[in-house]
Amino acid sequence: MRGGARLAKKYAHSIIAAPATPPAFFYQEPSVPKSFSEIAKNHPCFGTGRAVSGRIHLPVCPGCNIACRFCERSLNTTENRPGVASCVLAPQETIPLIEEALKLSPEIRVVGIAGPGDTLASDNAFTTFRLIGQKFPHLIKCMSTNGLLLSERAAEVVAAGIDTLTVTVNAVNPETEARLNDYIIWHGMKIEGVEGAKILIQNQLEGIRKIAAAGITVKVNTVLVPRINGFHIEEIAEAVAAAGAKKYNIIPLIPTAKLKEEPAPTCQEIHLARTAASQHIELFLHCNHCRADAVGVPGRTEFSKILYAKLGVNAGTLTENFSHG
Ligand code: CLF
Ligand code: SF4
Repeated sequence: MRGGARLAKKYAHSIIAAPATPPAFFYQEPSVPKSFSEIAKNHPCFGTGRAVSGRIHLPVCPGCNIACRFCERSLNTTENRPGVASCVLAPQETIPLIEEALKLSPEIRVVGIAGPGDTLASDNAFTTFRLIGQKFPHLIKCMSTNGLLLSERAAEVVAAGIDTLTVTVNAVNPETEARLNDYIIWHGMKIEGVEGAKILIQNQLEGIRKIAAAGITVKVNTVLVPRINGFHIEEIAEAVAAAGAKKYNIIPLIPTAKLKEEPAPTCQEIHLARTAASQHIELFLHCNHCRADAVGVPGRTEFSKILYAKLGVNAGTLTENFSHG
């Protein structure tokens, strides 16, 4: 069994992060984050038009530390949505994958880590980004997190040389957040409902402030669940813009898991939410609900299956549920 598949099997039912892979290098000077203009030009999720450049997502983060009610993590090759990957890789396994991906899709400008678990719940994302900084310094390093640990790990995000950070903020009001998230696991404690939501929101906003102050471009994603946070989008946009976020992306709910009975937003509801948010922050409008192992130009090309077949991972057999960030 390959390393990735072994990890997948071992942590398939765990909400706690897998142990970190020990860093295989010594101290490295942090790089200066790439400028907003360079990012707007080369990053498929930070520009204004449809994507022309590509990204490769690296599924190196196997566990999550919160419990979103709409989340159904899975390892499979068939679904196209966040929280899904075909396997979990060890940081060292990503280097040959990127080399191969760049041959298949030379438009790739961004290496993103977005799960399938939370990127701050282990050290795997940091280890991977440092390796990428050494091997592929021209690529934009993009990380996505639920933000629970962002405030306390902000200095590590900066030290890992990350250029763009996305934080998923689904509410800035704890009562609303508690309807979207059952609990958090924080410093070994399970904290449910509104109390957990308060801690999550505080850490997200504090973390965004620290990361933006360090010169890293921050985007916020919000999963739009019309009957729960539809009325609240403008407040979220205003709060995250005040904290320093530069872009805002409204992701329509895919009704799954405990929110499978909630209706997905209509075009009208998405339009109203975008109009409200756009009074406070620039919007990203071309999100593709990417998988945690997506490869190519979002909405145009997808090389994930070819790439993983080359790796020899029998991804179709890995169907256990999984945590992701
Ligand atoms: Fe990936 Fe996300 Fe970085 Fe983009 S995706 S980690 S910011 S490189 Fe982009 Fe995909 Fe939407 Fe994410 S289209 S799901 S917003
Ligand atoms: Fe929420 Fe993402 Fe964790 Fe799922 S994996 S519970 S969507 S933060």
